[in-house]
Amino acid sequence: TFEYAPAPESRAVVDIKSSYGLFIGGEFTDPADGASFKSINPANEEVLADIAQAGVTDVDRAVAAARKAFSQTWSKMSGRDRGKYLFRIARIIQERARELAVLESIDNGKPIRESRDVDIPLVAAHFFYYAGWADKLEYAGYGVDPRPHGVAGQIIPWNFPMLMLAWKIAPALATGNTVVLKPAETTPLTALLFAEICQQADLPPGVVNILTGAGETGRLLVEHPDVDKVAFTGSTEVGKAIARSVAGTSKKATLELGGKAANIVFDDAPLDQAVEGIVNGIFFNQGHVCCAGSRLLVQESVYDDVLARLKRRLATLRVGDPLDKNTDVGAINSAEQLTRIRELSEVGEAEGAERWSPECVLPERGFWFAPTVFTGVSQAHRIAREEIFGPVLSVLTFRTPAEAVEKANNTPYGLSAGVWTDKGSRILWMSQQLRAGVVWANTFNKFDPTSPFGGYKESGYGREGGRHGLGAYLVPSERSGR
Ligand code: TXE
Repeated sequence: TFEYAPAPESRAVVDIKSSYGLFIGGEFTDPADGASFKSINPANEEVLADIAQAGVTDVDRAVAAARKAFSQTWSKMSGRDRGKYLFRIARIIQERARELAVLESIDNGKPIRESRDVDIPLVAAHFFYYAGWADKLEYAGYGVDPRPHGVAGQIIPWNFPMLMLAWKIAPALATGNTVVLKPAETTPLTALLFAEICQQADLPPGVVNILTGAGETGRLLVEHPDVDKVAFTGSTEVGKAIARSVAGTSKKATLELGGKAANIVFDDAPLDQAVEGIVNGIFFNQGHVCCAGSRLLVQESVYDDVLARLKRRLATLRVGDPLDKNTDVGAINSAEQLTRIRELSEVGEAEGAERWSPECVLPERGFWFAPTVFTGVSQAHRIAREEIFGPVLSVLTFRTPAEAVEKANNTPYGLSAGVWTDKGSRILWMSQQLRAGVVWANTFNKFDPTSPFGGYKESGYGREGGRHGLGAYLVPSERSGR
């Protein structure tokens, strides 16, 4: 493991340019109409850089570059050679891990301990994992000769900017697709550093193209007639719009959308461990996590005990400077997201739930929200139904396992769930009953490149990660029988 220095020195290891262009055909270029927007440091509201805003001409150019690279280079290359590029990228990510982690924390607001120990190591792990698949696709379960779709248009959110990029780009490239990726408008910087990494790895021009811009750029990419495959992670609302848009075309789409996961604590659970899991479940990454354990379901008999332990633990959380390695909870990613969190929390109070936060002094500048717990929450409350996507926990209770299942499943979403119990048989039973793509047992928010991830219901469709994640980017061969 590396030792990371606190704020001032860490800041010095990254070189943030004053302005960035678009990455098309292996080069940085200016947008056709010269439009740009600002990337803001959410911890202090300072402008980090001027970012190019891709318009219709730029989307055309990027898709054309990806098409050319697909037909002339990438789809003709052997899996082994594609794998070599991916291994090379993975190694460069490891070499530049410190720079990537610091840049991610500056742009996103997440604690450096998380970007250093979770995000960036997982990014490298995904590239290593899918590099290994590139020459073994006949064993992936999609026939003896599965083929890539072609050009993939990929749109990612701001909560795990580099990790979402890895989830999208690594399997797409391993399977022989080329990519046009649009990072979220509030967190473009690590994707632009990744563009440099592609240059450093001598990746053939056009295999990866990065278009920065707001939702309109994403819409243009989704609607582009020469895009074969769309992969989206973001809000359910935009996900539905994308599903409607591709419905009348031959494009394939995978959607990873919102969640309202239940973290379920039974009375026989190891309670200290469960409390750590509750805290990790909702306060990790400021709760900007689609699979966050935002609904705590506690068995009534241990409710007082769990609440008392939880409040004691939350009083020790350190909220503040994302670049301080002692920080547990960083900044909210944007002013818009802060407004959403504030508004829904006010609704929670207005609907009669009881609001509690530990004492903490929030920095004056920047976007901040104290860790918050709502008790006395009923299933009808909006804070029990809607994704808040912030450090806000809604606590509900249950008496029997059947009631826990009913409450956990009583949501339009179905991305993840957590079960805390000492009984193995109950874990198995619960995991069969819960309508969630991931069920964690006596842990939460654990990720691994070998495991598939994705939702039921309004949490989207398709799976990313593991062997299953290859399927999103492959056309099964006719001999597959699947
Ligand atoms: O999401 P958007 P926002 C949820 C979370 C959050 C809410 C809103 O509840 O509070 O969504 O966040 C691009 N066509 N999640 O507004 O707009 C956009 O530029 C194509 C959960 O940030 O969905 C960005 O790159 N693309 C989620 C990406 O979509 C469009 C993570 C996500 O932004 C587009 C993020 C369009 N019409 C938010 N409009 C998760 N599943 O983890 C926007 N985009």
